Amino acid sequence: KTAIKQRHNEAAENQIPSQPGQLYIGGEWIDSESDQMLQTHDPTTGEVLAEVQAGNAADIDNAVNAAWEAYETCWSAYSAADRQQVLSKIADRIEARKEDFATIESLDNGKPISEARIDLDLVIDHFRYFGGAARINSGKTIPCDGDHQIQTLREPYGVVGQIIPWNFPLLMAAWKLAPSLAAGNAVVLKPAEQTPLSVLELMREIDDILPDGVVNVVTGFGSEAGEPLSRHDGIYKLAFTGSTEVGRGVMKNAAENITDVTLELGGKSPVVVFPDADIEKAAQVARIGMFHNTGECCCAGTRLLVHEDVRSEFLDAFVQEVENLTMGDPLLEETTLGPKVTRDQVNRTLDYIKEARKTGADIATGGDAPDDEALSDGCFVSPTVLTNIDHESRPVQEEIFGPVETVFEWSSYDEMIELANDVDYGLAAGVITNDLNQAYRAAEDIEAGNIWVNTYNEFPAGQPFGGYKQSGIGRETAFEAIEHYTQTKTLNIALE
Ligand code: TXE
Repeated sequence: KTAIKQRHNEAAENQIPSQPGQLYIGGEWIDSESDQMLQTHDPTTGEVLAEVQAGNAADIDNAVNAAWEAYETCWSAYSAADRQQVLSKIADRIEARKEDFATIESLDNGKPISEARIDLDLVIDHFRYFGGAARINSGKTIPCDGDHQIQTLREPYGVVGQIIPWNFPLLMAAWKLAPSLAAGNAVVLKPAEQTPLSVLELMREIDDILPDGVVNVVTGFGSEAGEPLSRHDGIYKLAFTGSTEVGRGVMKNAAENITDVTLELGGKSPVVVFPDADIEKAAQVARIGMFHNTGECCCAGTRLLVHEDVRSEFLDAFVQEVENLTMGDPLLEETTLGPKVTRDQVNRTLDYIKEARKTGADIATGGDAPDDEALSDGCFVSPTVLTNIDHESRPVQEEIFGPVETVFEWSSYDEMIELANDVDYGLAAGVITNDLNQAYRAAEDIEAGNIWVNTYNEFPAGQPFGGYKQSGIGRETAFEAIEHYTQTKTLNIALE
């Protein structure tokens, strides 16, 4: 325990400035109008990492005004090539300090450093991708009868609002900032209160690249800073990633001003194992699908649907994979499972496991917090596999968002599809088979926005990501994101 604390204190001293926490509005670092601070904790040690400003509605007002001023006086005059340069420079700066950012992410969120580096590679990739996308964002010429010319222009909204969660703090910021800047918007961004540090460090790093006010960051709680952002009539487009419950409220608020909205919400994604699958590979893919980022992934493959013929063999291989995970200090290279982000999140996960036990589920492995003194100050939950659990029960129907897998068995294809679709969510799914025809058929029949075949949790920048059903509206990343951050203006020109 002492060794972990020492390692974390040293890393925090190196990476987190002693005064990290002001708001970034109009290119200035300022205190909140609220006079309130919030604390962010290291989930591995339980210690306070930093205090940051708890922004409120007045700060959101200031940030929206600063964003409009930047948009009107400067940013809207930037050409697509200028914006590409800005985005490329941002990518270069992040790349040059990749290890610093990965360490901050690991300290603040608890994710293993090896996984934080994957996030950083994706962050860099997204800024580069959208730098290029800025150049190919264009309208259409539409054929019509008579001497008319119809054209569409893709124009930015002006100022957009973005609310992001704590599971991938910098990556979620990149998913939102990169396309909106590429499209020519100015931004007000609210990071999650649990993990504000990497985004603040990003703004310190790129302050000289961005014109003042083009990106404004207001840290704070959801109800005090997020809510006023979602209601603000100066925000012409809102993008939210978080829980379905809060997303529903954000959409209602957006409706008051007829603000366009994209929502990336929860999930309860199935991973289907066909009887012909290579069992070792299937177990690996399923393990990555469920336990990457400690299960704190909206698209986590939380419901494993295994064909009855291979169920027993698969379960043995899968439990072995899970038991081979190395839970521990996320700053260590060998760690593959870190703590959850907060104590609240631990309790929430353990409550779901308790409920599963009560309703008669069997625990194939895990089932509790680890019995390890060295980890006792951290927010750890042992990786858990539940079997014989009722598909209608809450732990199966609701998002646990922790390292908890549930396993089901199927015999007929139709039964499998029924199970796969028997949730309110529809974010992602995995299909594991060597028969591509089978894979296509399942991909067509499963109600989800993202289907991975023989792989899972891949997020290249050019791949649209988003949900069916209650998992959201719209798509993040890829060119679809540029479309969401622009509006169409149609020109009909009568020619002589
Ligand atoms: O999410 P919230 P929480 C799910 C996951 C998790 C559960 C609760 O199941 O266990 O949500 O997590 C801001 N108006 N996901 O409570 O509250 C908040 O400050 C405007 C899935 O952390 O949805 C943060 O910035 N904004 C998810 C962001 O919303 C509000 C990732 C997300 O927080 C607000 C995270 C309000 N009234 C949690 N209230 C995913 N899809 O990846 C809060 N916020």
